[in-house]
Amino acid sequence: MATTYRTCPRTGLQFDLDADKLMRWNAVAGVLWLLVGGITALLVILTRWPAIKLLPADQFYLILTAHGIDMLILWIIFFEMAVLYFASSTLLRCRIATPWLGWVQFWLMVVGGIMTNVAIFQGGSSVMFTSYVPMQAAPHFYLGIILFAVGALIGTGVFFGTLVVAKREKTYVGSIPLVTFGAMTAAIIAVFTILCGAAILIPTFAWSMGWIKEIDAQLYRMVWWALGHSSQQINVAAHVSIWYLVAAVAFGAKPLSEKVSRFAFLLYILFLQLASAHHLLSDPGMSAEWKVLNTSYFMYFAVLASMIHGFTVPGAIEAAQRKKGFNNGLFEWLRKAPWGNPVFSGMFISLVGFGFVGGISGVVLGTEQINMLMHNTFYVPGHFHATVVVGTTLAFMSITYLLVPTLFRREMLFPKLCQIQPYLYGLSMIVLSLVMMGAGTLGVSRRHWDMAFSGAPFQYEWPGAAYLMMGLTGIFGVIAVVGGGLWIGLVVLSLLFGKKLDGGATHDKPVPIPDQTVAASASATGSEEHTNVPGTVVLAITLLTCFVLYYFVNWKYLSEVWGLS
Ligand code: HEM
Ligand SMILES: [Cu+2]
Repeated sequence: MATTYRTCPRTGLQFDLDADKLMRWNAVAGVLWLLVGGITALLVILTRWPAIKLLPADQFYLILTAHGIDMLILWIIFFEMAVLYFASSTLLRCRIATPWLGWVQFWLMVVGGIMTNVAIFQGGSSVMFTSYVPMQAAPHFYLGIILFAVGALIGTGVFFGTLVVAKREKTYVGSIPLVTFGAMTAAIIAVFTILCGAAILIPTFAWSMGWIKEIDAQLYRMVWWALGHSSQQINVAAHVSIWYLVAAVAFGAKPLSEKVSRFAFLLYILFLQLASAHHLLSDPGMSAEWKVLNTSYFMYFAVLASMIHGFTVPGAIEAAQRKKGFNNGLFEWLRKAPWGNPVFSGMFISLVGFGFVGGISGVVLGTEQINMLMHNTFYVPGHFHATVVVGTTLAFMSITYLLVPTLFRREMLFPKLCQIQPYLYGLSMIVLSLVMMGAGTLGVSRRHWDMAFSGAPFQYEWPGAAYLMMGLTGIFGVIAVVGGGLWIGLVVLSLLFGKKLDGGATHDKPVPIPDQTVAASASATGSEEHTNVPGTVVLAITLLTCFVLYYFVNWKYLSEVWGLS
């Protein structure tokens, strides 16, 4: 079968037309699920806002289950499929392997996603996205997730197949670009994740069908988190790859040391499971030694990986900017960055928010002893909205501003609103995460419909600050919904009504990548020649200082909770 490649005249990126179509459909499916996730987010936030308390308890749990699944699984993984195809086929200028299997991936994920949502909205499956047993959902809740996961597994297969084709047909020289390498680590972790998912969800499905009598609750939690935690590492590997991609296309930046960056991606794979112990910190089945060893020692290898990327991405940008002459003082390179370009601003807010808010709170939450202060409180969703929303979701949003013109061949409408959107969404989400964490530190629980426990036989007096934090959660949550809705609106309207752009010349073979283009920067390999990056060093020291202070505050707080004298 003949393959047709199109070379985008604006970026030089080459798209195999089969891959082009698969990427577009997967990305659009992701956006539609984000819409459902966003509507449910609004309902969740309006219920947790004590002054409003919109939904009754049963509807709240139904909606919260839908929110978790539609956001963390459906939106993110559909978009990741597009990222995988882009990082393999487009960046390597290679035809996509077995496009028909790509469509099997797509339709399995569509059918699975709809099936699980039907189960949730029918009402008998409000088990939260963790679906801990012995809570039981309807069989099609599990079956939908299983079909979706099989689809995703096939998608990773197509990705690996494409890497093999590219190597065999020599569509690139030397080693694969860093962005493709990062996507490859994400795909390797995905295979592992999905197999662990199968190991737990298939028996659970059988249990909901009545074929198996019982599933052990502790075993379920352990194996489920082999899926649940690993899938977050897929997201991290994917969004970090996008940070590198944006640094390359917006600045022509190369990593400070490509070897170190690749090594950091490998750390995600190597220390994946050890870090996942942080989800079992208050479970009875494991010893304290095991918990402390995993979360107070091994966990740091995975943290180290993110810290390396968090240093080398801005470092690469600083080095590239300094080479262009932005050498004044510590931060001219950053002041003169293209803050009006949503591709860059979104990516940079994603990086800083992920590092400062998600990273620091993650280490604090993940430490056995101080975890006891905020275990299962509102702090937990506060932490992970800084990682999966500010980190992953915002990175995906920012790269879309590049993909709409090049992949969908449409000009973005309302450029001024596009400029504002990453700030509106990213900053409100950062504040939302912080106030959620504040409420959690004061003890407000997560997944609780009514913090006032009205009608309960006992009363609990919250400090006024807890209500204040939850009120702020409501306000900033609504602003964040507006920011997210704005992105969906901008993207959908631009796809429908944006000015059509020239798709570029087509060829039946890949053509050499034109110099000085986005494509050339995105698939370049190698490191930046040695440049000092003092500004980035100052940023890194600031991060460490914030971390140490906050860590100390939490230990101090712990010591006051448990008086020893
Ligand atoms: C404007 C956007 C959003 C708002 C206002 C929002 C708000 C919330 C709130 C308040 C909770 C906690 C509910 C509770 O524990 O009582 C929550 C849970 C959650 N959110 Fe979001 N969220 C948003 C976007 C997202 C996105 C983009 C993702 C994923 C990519 C996400 C993933 C989750 C997950 C996985 C849960 C946990 C559900 C559970 O406990 O089972 N959210 N969200
Ligand atoms: Cu985890």
